[in-house]
Amino acid sequence: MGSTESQALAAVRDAEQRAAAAPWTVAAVDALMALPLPELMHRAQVVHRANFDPCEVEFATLLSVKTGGCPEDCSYCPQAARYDTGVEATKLMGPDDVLAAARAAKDAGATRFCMGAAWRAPKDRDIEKVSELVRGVKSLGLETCATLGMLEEGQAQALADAGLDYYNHNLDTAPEFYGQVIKTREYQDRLDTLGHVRTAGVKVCCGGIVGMGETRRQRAALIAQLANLNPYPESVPINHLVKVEGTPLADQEDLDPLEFVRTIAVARIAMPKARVRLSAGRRQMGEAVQAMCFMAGANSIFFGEKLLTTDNPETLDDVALLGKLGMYPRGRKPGEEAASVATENLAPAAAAAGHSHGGGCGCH
Ligand code: SAM
Ligand code: DTB
Ligand code: SF4
Repeated sequence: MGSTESQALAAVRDAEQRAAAAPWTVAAVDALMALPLPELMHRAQVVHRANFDPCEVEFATLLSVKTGGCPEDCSYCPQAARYDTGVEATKLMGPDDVLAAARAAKDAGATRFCMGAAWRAPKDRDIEKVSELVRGVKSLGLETCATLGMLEEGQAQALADAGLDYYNHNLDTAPEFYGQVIKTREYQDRLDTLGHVRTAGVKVCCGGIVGMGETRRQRAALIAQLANLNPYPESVPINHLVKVEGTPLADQEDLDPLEFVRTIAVARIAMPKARVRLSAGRRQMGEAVQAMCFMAGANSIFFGEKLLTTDNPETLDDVALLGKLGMYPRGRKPGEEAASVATENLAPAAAAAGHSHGGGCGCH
């Protein structure tokens, strides 16, 4: 074994021991962030390869089951009623429409289906209705995820009983920056909800947003917070701010894309076994930055043409990008039997996107 490789493996062991034993300090995460980019990318890739197939990407599809009209003041969010963003408030969707969307997502290749609701906190009667949605989506053979705002302990348990696999609730940013973004709920409220989700035995999906005007150290502090959750989240969505007209962050200055890539790499190193999701903001990012994020250890994306209220990349463009990179959707390693999804659904899409090569990717 060459010395570079053994040094890299030692770095992996070091990272794993830290994750298992000692909390991450902000200074340690910040030091990783400041590494020369080739060194940081190498470390992230070594950690990624030790824990995952680096060519595999999870497809999760989002559906906004209850849109807009939210009483909270999250400065980034198009669904807050107080901002004039043109998003119309809707009622909670019924099971027929949700299941039709879930079936379509599954047919397109998604393995996880995430239902989002623009609530500060659901009422118990909302939980009953969402539990029915969870049971239906699960019966299709999809992993289920929901993001409904703050939960009480009993509500988390009810969702667990309905078969919910993941609950998404983000810390969003560093504790020090949080008050500049959201004033209607505390950081501790978010930690409390995450605790209830864990206690109920539902897996945690928790990440944040980058590009809201925070400093690099504050990005490091967000990653340290996430990595120090005990255990750290199974799923970590890293969103790039989508600037929406009418929200207070609409005119936020652009973040250097390489800072976003660094944040992904550091998340990978600090949470070696988590699914790190390259989440909102891909449409604005372009292919090269997305590719760098995959190389930095991102291994999940939202797949489908809408996020909650804003646009995601076109499905055909995603299929074409993965094809160009020689990457494939989770459960569909080229040459192996498809795990649970009809592979042929993606082949026409790839062809229509002008994606045709020898079949080394998972799209054929
Ligand atoms: N209302 C629930 C809550 O806030 O917990 C669930 C839905 S909320 C829209 C889920 C997450 O979406 C937020 O925590 C935030 O991280 C992300 N998000 C919302 N608007 C965004 C934007 N404009 N850009 C990037 N991420 C955004
Ligand atoms: C997450 O971290 N990002 C998703 C999901 N969890 C719910 C939401 C992104 C929303 C982007 C803005 C919108 O489409 O409204
Ligand atoms: Fe409401 Fe969630 Fe948007 Fe905040 S992020 S305004 S809680 S929908």
